[in-house]
Amino acid sequence: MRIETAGLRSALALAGAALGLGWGATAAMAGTGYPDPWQMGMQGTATNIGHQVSSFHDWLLWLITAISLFVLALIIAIVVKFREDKNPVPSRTTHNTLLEVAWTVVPVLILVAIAIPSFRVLREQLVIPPHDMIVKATGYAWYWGYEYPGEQAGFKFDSNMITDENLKPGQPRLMAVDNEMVVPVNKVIRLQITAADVLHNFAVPAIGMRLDAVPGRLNETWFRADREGVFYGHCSELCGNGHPYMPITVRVVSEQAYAAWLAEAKQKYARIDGTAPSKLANAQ
Ligand SMILES: [Cu+2]
Repeated sequence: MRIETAGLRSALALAGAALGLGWGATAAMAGTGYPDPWQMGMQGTATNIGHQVSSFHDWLLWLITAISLFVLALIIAIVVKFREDKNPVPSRTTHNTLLEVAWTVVPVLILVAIAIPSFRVLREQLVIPPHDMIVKATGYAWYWGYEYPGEQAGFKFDSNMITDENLKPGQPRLMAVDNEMVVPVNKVIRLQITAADVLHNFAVPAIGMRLDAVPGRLNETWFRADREGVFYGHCSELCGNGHPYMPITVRVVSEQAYAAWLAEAKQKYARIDGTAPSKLANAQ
């Protein structure tokens, strides 16, 4: 039995090292806003909900690692201890009340331990605090459209992926878009998500956000970015042959930069209400 214990210990050490490596790599790459080659673990996050999703993921990883190692240890113990040449006459034991209660109650407790943080994050995502502004994202086959309602804005625009031949240096392939969703840092953004044709899904990992875009239904969530940056996401519902080509780019900027962008966007983009006070709309 000594050899098995040593083997188990080194397997545990190896798993621990692998997890440590994953965490180290995640910390080092925090904030890129998109997946990196050889990345382990979650992307660096930019919102409180994102941090919670990330730590929930890490907690689950430890939990499933412990469960897997426990089951592996049981299997090894059974294979070694109850092998045929050691047990020529098999045991006829069929029931053990204590064991049966234990293997029912322990998994229930594990599920409760998973459910509590899970529902906490879900509640946080769906109970929207008083918001500073609204952005509505509509999924189309195959691009995203954004609306900035309200007196301060009142415009809408489409956001299409930049094709390979038009990519500028530094723009990630299949992720950069022509018109980005721009929001100010440290503001509560109420995000409304819907679709115009088929099911889509608005998902930005760094923001800890993933919500279905359903035709005829308005889904809502929110986020408050705690730092500036460019964060990429993708449609995450298989929606058709253009599915991999409808990325999401969220650019979080300072309040001043946002005001400048807003002034420019009001001139550049079409009005939601159909009136045409902007220069571009007049020119068309
Ligand atoms: Cu889609």
